[in-house]
Amino acid sequence: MMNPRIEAAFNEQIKFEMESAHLYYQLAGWCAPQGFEGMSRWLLLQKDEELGHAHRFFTHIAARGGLPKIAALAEPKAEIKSALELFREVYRHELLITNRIDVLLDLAHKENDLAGAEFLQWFVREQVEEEEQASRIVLKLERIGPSGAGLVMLDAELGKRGKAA
Ligand code: OFO
Repeated sequence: MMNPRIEAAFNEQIKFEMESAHLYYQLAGWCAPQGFEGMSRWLLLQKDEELGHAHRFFTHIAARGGLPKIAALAEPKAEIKSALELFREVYRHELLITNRIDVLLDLAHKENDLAGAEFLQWFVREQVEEEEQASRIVLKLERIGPSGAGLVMLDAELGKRGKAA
């Protein structure tokens, strides 16, 4: 039997994770016509990861006898002016998600939901990685500035994501 407050909060997190996927899908759509195929690939893989995160919550809720719920999603931001603005948006979004995970963990402890707290540990670690990845890309883009050659090189680097070395 799942604690109803935890069930509701975890269901809300399914929506947050799917909104992450929605946002990254949209941002990938901005990259491709700009010639940033590598960034587009990076974002599409991130979109798939986010759907995986949503599914983790889905299976956890269902395994505990709860009802996973799929909510309507907010329309993601599509008006972007630069790759730097785009990855700042990604980083800002990941900070929001980290905050959400912290709130969920706090709730699990308050509700004495040990299974829920244990389940969330994976996300605590994952968010360290998510923030690191996004912040490093922002840092590189800030260093590169508007240089065309630097952007082409970074785009190529990001396009290697998910490919064997
Ligand atoms: Fe689900 O980690 Fe990004 O948002």
